[in-house]
Amino acid sequence: MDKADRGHANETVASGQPVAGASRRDILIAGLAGVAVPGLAGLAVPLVAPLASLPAKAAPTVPPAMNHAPAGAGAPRSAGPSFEADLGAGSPLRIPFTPGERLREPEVRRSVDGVLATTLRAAYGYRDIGGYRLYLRGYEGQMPGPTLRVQPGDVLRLTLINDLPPNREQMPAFMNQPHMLNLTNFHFHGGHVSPAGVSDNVLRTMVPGSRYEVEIRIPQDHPRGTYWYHPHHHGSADVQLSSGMVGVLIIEDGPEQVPEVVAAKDVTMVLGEVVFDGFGMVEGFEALFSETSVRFLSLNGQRAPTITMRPGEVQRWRLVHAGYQDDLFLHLAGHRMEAIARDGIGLVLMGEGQVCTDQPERTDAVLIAPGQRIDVLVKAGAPGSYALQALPYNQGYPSPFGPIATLMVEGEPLDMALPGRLAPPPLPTIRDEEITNRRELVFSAVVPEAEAAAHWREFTFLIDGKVFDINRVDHAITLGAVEEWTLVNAHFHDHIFHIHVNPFELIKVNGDPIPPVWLDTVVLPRNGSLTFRSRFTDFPGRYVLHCHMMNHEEMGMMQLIEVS
Ligand SMILES: [Cu+2]
Repeated sequence: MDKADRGHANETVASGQPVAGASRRDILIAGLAGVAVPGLAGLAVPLVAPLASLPAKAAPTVPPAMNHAPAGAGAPRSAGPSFEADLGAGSPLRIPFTPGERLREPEVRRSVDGVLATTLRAAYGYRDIGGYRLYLRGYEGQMPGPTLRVQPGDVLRLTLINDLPPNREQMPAFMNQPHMLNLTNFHFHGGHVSPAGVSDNVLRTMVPGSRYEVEIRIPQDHPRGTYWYHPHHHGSADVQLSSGMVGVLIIEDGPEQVPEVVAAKDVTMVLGEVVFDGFGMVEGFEALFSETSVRFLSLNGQRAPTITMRPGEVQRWRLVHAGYQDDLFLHLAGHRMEAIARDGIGLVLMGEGQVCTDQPERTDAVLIAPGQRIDVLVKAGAPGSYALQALPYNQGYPSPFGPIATLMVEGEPLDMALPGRLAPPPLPTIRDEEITNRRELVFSAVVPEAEAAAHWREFTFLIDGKVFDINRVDHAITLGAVEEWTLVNAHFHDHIFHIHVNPFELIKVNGDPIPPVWLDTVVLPRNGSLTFRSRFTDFPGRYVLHCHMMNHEEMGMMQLIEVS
């Protein structure tokens, strides 16, 4: 099934009709035989698939030994001791699903008296989403994990408990492939904080069966906005992130915020790409690569939920793309989504800073890449039902598209306004005379001849012609340096540049000057370039830059920086 077909499958799913080359019975039988179903990854999912509705004639083909449901609290609850209910023992576990449930926001944990002390327990758990019961790694049994809300100047004091099972495999000879999937650590994405010691140190290793302290001091002058957290251990980060080990970290607004934004309801919205193998799990690149594996999109761990607003109401949606690999070109029918901040940093003008390599003329859609955050204001129109969806988009290959949520506008009208101006930008622009050094980085890939059919081991993702080596410092930078970097993409796919600790001020796209915009994650156009400036102030230590398409990062598209 190619990308286009997959997108159409999503649309067909929305009407409740199974699309597919294999019948539900085929899937059922294959699942019961205890094998991964070839091609299952491409199958569309009927939105409502109650087990009780399975065709009774499938029953005689079941081996007697399979005539029981798996034990354990997470096993599917059957209506009674009926044989038909037991048929749910096939994997992935199919459960009833009706779209349109109310959007849930992640649990919020707030700092008290300058400290947010909390626990994040990493463990496997069953997650029900979009007609499947999956078995995935997660934080605190939630997907996404709890939202952490802090103030500038606060201390984030986490106890990270790694309750994942022991790693049973040997270390591979080649490190730039998924390995040791239950090692973890903690990364505060976008945090201008120390990368050293027990702070935002992605070079730490947290082994299963142990607990670790993480203490991150957030500077008093940190930009207030939308950030997020996820694991970053090389070898396991991709599998863990794509399983849903993600959460939002909000540095709350200050007195400079404009009244129209203060008045708007603040809604956290975590975009995800739900992927899994024939067992309802994510255990390697067989589930994550190639990009054709994306099955459906999610919002706050829900498939096709409903967002409610009153006519005329203004809401602030904190969009976080916590998916592992693909861009999303968001469109809300009948409404505009006006960007007021990108990557946690307030914009000067609403809507500015969008870098689109495809359909740049479209102003009614918001491009968000994995790792990016965009705060948008939405003013609800007339009562009715409006689709929030990802539109078809070309990032060098087709991005996933399909339904994400439904906006229901209903109830008594509210008279709320969009702001005429935004809060003053938190970071001063970098002037020419500040620059102390310049660098050029080249992103490239080695791809096999028959790319679409190739095995993931046939691809190599490189920066400056090399894959990541944790023992090699690629950029030695003097503390206090102010540098201008040009990133060149020699590949015919877009990549997504992210650097830890210090945000950057993007000033050129493909050599053309743009109104400067501060970001920490940006689309690097295929066969193109970006130029940005950054201040390497405050924090010495070792940390990384990488492609935030997590498959690429895991395969070596990452470099080590040392600031001293
Ligand atoms: Cu990449």
